[in-house]
Amino acid sequence: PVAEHRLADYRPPAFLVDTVDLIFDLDPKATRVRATLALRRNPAHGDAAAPLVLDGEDLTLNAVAVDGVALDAAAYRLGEHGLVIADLPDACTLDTDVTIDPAGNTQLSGLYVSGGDFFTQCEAEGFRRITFFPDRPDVMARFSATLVADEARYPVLLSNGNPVDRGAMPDGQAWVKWVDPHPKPSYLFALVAGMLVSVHDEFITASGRTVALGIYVRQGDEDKVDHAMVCLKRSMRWDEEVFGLEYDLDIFNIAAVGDFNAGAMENKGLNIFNTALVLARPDTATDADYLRIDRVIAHEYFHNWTGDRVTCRDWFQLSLKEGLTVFRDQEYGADTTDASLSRIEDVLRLRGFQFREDGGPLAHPVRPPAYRKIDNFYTATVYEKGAEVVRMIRTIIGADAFRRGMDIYFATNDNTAATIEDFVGAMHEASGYDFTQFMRWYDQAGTPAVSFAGAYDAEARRYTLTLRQATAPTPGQAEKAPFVIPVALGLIGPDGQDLAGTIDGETVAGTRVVLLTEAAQSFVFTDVAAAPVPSLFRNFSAPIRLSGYDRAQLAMMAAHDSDGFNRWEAGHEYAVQVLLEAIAAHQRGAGFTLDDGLRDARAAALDQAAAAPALAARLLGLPGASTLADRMAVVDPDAIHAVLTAARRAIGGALQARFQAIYGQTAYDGAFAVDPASVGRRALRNACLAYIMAGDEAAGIALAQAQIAADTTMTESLTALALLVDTTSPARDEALAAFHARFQGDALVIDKFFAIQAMSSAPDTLARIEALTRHPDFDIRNPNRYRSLVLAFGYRNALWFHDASGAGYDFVARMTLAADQVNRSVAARGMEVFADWKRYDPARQDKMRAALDRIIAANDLSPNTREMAERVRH
Ligand code: DPP
Ligand code: ZN
Repeated sequence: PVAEHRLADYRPPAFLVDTVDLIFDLDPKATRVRATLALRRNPAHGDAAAPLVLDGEDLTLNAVAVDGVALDAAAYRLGEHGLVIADLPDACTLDTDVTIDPAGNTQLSGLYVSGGDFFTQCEAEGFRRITFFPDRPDVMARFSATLVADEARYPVLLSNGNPVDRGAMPDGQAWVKWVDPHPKPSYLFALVAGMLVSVHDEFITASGRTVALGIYVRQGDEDKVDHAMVCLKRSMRWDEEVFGLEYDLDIFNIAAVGDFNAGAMENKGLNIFNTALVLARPDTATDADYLRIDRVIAHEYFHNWTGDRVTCRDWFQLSLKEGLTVFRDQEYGADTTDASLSRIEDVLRLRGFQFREDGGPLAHPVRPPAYRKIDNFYTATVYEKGAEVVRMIRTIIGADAFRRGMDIYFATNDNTAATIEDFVGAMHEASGYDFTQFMRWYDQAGTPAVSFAGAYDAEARRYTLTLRQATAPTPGQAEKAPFVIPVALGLIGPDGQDLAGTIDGETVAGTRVVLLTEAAQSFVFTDVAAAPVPSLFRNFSAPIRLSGYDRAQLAMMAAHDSDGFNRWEAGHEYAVQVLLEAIAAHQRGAGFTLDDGLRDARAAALDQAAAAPALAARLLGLPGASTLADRMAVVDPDAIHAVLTAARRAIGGALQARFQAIYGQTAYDGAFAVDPASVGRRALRNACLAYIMAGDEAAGIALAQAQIAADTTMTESLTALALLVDTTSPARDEALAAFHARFQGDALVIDKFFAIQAMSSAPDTLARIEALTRHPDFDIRNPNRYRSLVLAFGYRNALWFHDASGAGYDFVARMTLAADQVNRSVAARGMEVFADWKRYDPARQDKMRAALDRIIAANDLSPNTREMAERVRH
């Protein structure tokens, strides 16, 4: 069994590393790594005789020396987890010489080969797979790296910091030495070597320094990086303007790699990105891809300060950098696109992943108290809920104090490995606010349920709002204490306008913030002219579940709320309620009747199509299957699918002529831009096409085929293809074959080819995904391809994943076991799709439990997948 790490056991390292100098002799099968560490005992550790413990994994040790004297085997202990050397002086130099096998590194952690080139991924614990090192984030050292390689095959040699020297050797080898002047933890080390092409630009910082920007990709991809470069420069400017943070090196490089476990990595001065989050051309990437690339480029760039300059003391503090950096990329998205729409997308993501996580066996606090494999805690809770916690701090203390708090945070913690207390302490210093109770957001798991009741006294012109909070138990936490919940609210009058009201001596007509700190609490507003509808949690001011509105109130708010988020939210909640009722009716055997309000809201959205296409597209949509599942006591995937299909068909039928008209008006005009208006127009056109198809399949198929034939943008082609793939018409296979032929060799588009089939609702989907595992383009070693088939199916095909036969569960279980032999971190992720197994009917529960038991019973299961499977099974 793998030992559990506990936050409570934290102890400073026994030795610190001042400098580390690395020499890599790069060879795919046998790379030699020589490391020289300047070591110093750390008085904070407390035991002046403690041995030096260096982490190491899959390393072949050739030699080790202290202060230039080789150690014989009796002087050290080489174990499964690394190297232990006792009796060291208080300061010394350690030399190690190891050999590693990058080509055999299918885990894609440490140094590995992708497409014949070398890349690294060191977060969280990959550096120990490169050399022996105290591989923990509170050991911050100055790094140099000398890369030696065959010059013809590896003309590009990159690492962190600046290149300071280079040379050629007689045998066709060349070398470059990189020095990073900033101390950093080992997880931020990076190396790239290969036959890459690059695109360059520059950025002049606010103080006038020139930064050389480079994006490195494989030959043939250089025409797909313009967008990433624009995003990078926009991010650099935004961080200067909004947070006063300037880039701190002369070079900023990004390298793209096709085999990557995650999305991207913020290595100091050398970000490494999954190709899926860099490469974009209108004919190969969708608008969603463009927006995602923008946010991730920004996210990784923002880590330069929130992550690199100030890093985490230990991995329990992961949200210190991730929650804060997601908050920063969300703010960037809101500032540079449409603030309300951006917030809606972020909240949908939070609810879709984090609320689901928080409500099941994988629930854990934003700061988990224990873990077996930290790779399993790069979660929606640490990232997305962590961002909401930072947002609540800002809402409570106000934007000015928050910005001062950020300045204090950097001034106090620069070049150190910090804790969440350091961050919250800076916010306290800036505002004077006492965060003692607030800290529960970091240490208690679970999503609070908030309900409300209002009472209006016309004579006294007084409105009393009573709010209640309760949080259900989560694994290991039976009792929950009340959270501090900032409630941004307005009072809406009978005419739909915000009403003034006075509380705590302050009269406000628009949005104000009150703090719910007790289990139940009343807020009394005086001088209120009429009975209001309270518009609560404007702009989603806290990550809670709110209940209590009736349909009349929701319809009123959807039409009038002054808060853009809550206008959408009210219409969304209305649709959820109507559809849940239709699901209950379906389960009783009743037929589907289209609710007038549901239809009228879609008609009203079409009225806004010309003025606000992006918003109209968003308002046309229906709540997704997972949103409805989330609200059912016992999830019934067949009924959900039946009702969503019937609703789309009924709306498509009722408004067919209008959808056709707007579809005709939103045709591609030959220009391509990713501004909100253009993206909105394409989204609107695609939404119309989907409703046309739902209401009149023959008309829809003809338009979808024409849309593909027009070959305008991937946004239009892919939606049309996905709609065809949901049918059994002969047009489906024709279109798939043509799409495959057109994009053969473009790995990211072929990923889409797999994903849309994995997400299909067509009746033969299970047989077709089995066949896709034997497709010549399927490669279980490539994480993007694996995710686009197996995880797209498990996460985004509720209908067939939950097929009553259990075949969907069996498919994911088999694929997980196969993937676990190759890449444990990617395989472990797949367990999340089983997390809500107890929310289904007994027959499905039995089948999901059996699938989990099969995985757990595998003898050679990795510790990563075992931890996840056992937590889910619990
Ligand atoms: N630290 C990375 C990130 O930006 C994780 N791979 O989220
Ligand atoms: Zn991050």
